[in-house]
Amino acid sequence: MNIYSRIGTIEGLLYSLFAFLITFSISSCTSDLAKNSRDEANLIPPKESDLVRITDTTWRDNSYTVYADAKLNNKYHTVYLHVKDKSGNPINDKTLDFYPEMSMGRMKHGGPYEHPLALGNGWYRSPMVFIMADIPQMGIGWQLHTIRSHEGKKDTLAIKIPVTAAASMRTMSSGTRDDSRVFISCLLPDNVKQGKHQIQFLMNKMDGHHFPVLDNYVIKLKTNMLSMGHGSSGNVAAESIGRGYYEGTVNFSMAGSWEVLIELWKDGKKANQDDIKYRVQVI
Ligand SMILES: [Cu+2]
Repeated sequence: MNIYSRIGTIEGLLYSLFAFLITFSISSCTSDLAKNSRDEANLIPPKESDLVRITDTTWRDNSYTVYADAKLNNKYHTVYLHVKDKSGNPINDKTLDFYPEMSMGRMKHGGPYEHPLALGNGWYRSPMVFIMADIPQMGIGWQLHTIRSHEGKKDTLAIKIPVTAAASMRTMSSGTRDDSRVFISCLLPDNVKQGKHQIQFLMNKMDGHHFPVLDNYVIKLKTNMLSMGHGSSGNVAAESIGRGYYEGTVNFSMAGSWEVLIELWKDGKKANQDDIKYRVQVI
């Protein structure tokens, strides 16, 4: 089942409106791909003061607090869960799992994510992509489904997590030749300094309720300075670095409003059917 084929229903209409609408304005965010490294050396608990607290709840005498790299928008985030018992002792549970799911009236869908890594001291971390913002009149919205095993039985706690519309769209979708609908998340902050920057993307296809990563593309990119109508030299196409991530170089040669236009190439041919661009404010 493809949720994007449900045009004709209110949900379908809202999907088209919210998932494809490109809104441009300015805010800031942080994305650090290195934080999601699965290297042993990277498996250390975060500093609580570096994170934004999203929500908390209590379940069976354990407290669950959700944190993230920033307030949650419809884009790529690093999400953290901190679990403690009622005395405040950290709960380290190797079997703990969680995943995001959005409930929209009678429909549900997920988004790209990785299974969480246990960081010690009761902390768990996972990158995830919220492919839409909450729609207030449609009920619950996004939840973090947290799975705990107890005496061989699995139980799920659904934690409501608010996801608001991103000021600058960072997760775009497009039809493709071979992989039907794909999601391309740009990890660049909304505001960057003038000059050359590494630019990272995460690419997932939508396969029913699953969002497998795509590693066999090249993401070609060019820039456009909006007020002056020129591009820049020194941009380097983003190549796969594994696990669905791509990395390239982008050059913003002046301060002002820019956009990064990308094309998805596979087997020497352009594969995206929709235009994909990301707005960046260069300061
Ligand atoms: Cu949705």
